[in-house]
Amino acid sequence: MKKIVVLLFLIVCCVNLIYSENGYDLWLRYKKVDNPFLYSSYREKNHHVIFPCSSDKLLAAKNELRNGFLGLLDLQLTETEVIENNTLVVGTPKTIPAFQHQPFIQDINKLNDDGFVIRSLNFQGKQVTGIIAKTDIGILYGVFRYLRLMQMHSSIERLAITEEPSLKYRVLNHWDNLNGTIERGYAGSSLWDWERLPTYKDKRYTDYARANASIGINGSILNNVNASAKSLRADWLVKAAGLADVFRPYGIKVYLTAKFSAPKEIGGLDTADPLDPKVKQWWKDKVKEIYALIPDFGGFLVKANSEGQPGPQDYGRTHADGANMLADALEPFGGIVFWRAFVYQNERHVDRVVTGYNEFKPLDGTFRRNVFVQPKNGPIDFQPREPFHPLFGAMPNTPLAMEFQITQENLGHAGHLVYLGTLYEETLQSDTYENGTGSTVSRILQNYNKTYGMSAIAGVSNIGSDLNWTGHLFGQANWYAFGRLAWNPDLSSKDIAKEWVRLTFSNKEEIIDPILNMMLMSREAAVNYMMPLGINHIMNFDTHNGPEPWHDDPVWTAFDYHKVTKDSIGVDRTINGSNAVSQYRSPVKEEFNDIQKCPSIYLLWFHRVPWNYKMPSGQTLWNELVAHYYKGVDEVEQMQNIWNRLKGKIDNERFEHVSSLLKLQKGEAAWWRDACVLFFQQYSGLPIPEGYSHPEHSLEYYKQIPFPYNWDQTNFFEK
Ligand code: GCW
Repeated sequence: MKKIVVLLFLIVCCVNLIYSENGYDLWLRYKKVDNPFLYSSYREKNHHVIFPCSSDKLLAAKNELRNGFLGLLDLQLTETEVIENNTLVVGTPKTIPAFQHQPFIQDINKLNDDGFVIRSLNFQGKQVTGIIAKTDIGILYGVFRYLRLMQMHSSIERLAITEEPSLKYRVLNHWDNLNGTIERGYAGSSLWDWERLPTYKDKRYTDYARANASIGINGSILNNVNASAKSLRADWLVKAAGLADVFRPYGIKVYLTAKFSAPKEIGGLDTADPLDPKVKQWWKDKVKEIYALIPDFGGFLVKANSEGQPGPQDYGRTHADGANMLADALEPFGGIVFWRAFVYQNERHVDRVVTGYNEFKPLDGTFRRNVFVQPKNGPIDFQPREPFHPLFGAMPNTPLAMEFQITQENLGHAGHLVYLGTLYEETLQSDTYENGTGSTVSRILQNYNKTYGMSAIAGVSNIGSDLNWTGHLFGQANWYAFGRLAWNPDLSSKDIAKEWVRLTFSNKEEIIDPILNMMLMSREAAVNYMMPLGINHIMNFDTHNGPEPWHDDPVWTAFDYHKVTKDSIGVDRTINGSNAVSQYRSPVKEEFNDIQKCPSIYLLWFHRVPWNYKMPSGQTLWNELVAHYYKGVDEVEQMQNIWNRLKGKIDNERFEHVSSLLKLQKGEAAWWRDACVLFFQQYSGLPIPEGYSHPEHSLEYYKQIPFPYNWDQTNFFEK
């Protein structure tokens, strides 16, 4: 009899396997647990539930638990009032007052508001599992964590989990325009259906909120930093309020970008000068109007005096003057300002690497308590690899928010499989030496100085209306990794990738290991076939996809970034050059400054290097550069081989999706390699070393290849 049951179980599991999946369910698939032992032990432990609900957040949590039980365990959530062994007890000291007298209450009180514990405990004489938190949102996070344990086939015996996020504000930045397009978005159009909001609330908004809450994201900045003042008009604010209503039960606050010229554009004033009393009053009134509609509104994100956006400098004022004016308006309501440090002059032949630091460093300590200065991870602009932004480590008296990019603007859009967890980790674990050894970017974000108790991280979203949300299925992993690192910036990118593979594909080692391998090699592969050894910004000037190291016109030139000549390549940013190295603290500064010590991954970022320079490997620079380009393409081929061996082991729909994208990636990687090697060869005059196949076509041929059209270039449309 037992054998027959096991057999039937296995058949059901196989049937499950053949069902195609389109990726919509993300990492919340809740597929039936296909391990008979775990399946029955999970069912036993969850047979009865005590979960009193008195808020929308708790209801959202209970719904999630209900769905999770149904999917994972074929189990109806059954509530009880009488405590028995093997009951799951979920609540706060408020919803389950008996918790107040339990020994674990001390631990709960020590947690921050978003924290929770999951424990196996003896409660009122019974052996139960408790999901306990100080607040309702902590419960929601705890429930997602508990479900994840079962999704990942972990034991739920003897549980002793205590968790709280290390960063307070964990937000997505959507670069969504009001006309439905997304700047640098590659997964369809905006999720926000402005036309039918606020009355019609697409179910997708709830799924978006669930996905974010499941990884701890607690803020959504709805619109593009290249902002439209219209988003602050009364008729648009009610629409934002509609989204806020859907997100609220999931602990997600809505924020908006604030166009600095809004008082002029929609307020009828003749100035937007931040020191003008009329302007200050206009923002105060506007903020009041917003809070009347969205009582838990998060605040503003601002791009000012950068790439043509208006800002306080238009009136001879500083970034601090601008940020503080908005901060003063938001302060009475608990709102905050994210003020971006991505600023540079649109001028040729100026080293833009130094601008952000030069403009912001002198303002350290002059911002209001509710302002974050938000630099990108590196000092240029989301390149495949950059050293960390020198503002991290330079503004001890200002809370800094990190801006990572999740959308793959410069990493092959939604066509290339590039796992960004490794990129994020590389930046977060960089040591700034702000306060001696170990002052990593991560610690600075966590605000070890405790400046105003503020800490934040932002990710430029890769989410759109595509059925699988992110265009490339593996883009989901980057959204997931961002959220997990926002919760704890010291997690390892490898562990996160492993979690994601388990949740997205399978708990079987034969599936986890190969996919993990692909993911972990993918970012380095992209750096190799696009911009190795610290080269950067040689992509197509417009779409930012595809190689264009030859681009050179009056508006934009790639030559400022590679500075290639017959003798050398790279930018001299040492103390004898643009001196960007001096924006870092010792010993980072000396390390970057010294060509012998500079890590080769940043070599051409900081140094001009002769073609015949002997690299630590013993090869010349030219040979090594070529080797990187060829290696990158080989690595994509390896990824293809790994993936092909998974055929039949994962559902066909997702297999074919990834398989055809890998084919596209392979073609584009070879295009990058051949175009770049031939382009640089014109200058080095050196042969492609033996053993490497020669590019099939001439450089002229590669220059004629049209760049894949992409419709995010909406600067021409009304946003
Ligand atoms: O370099 C750029 C991107 C722009 C983007 C800008 C920014 C939103 O190409 O599309 O604008 O960065 O981060 O502000």
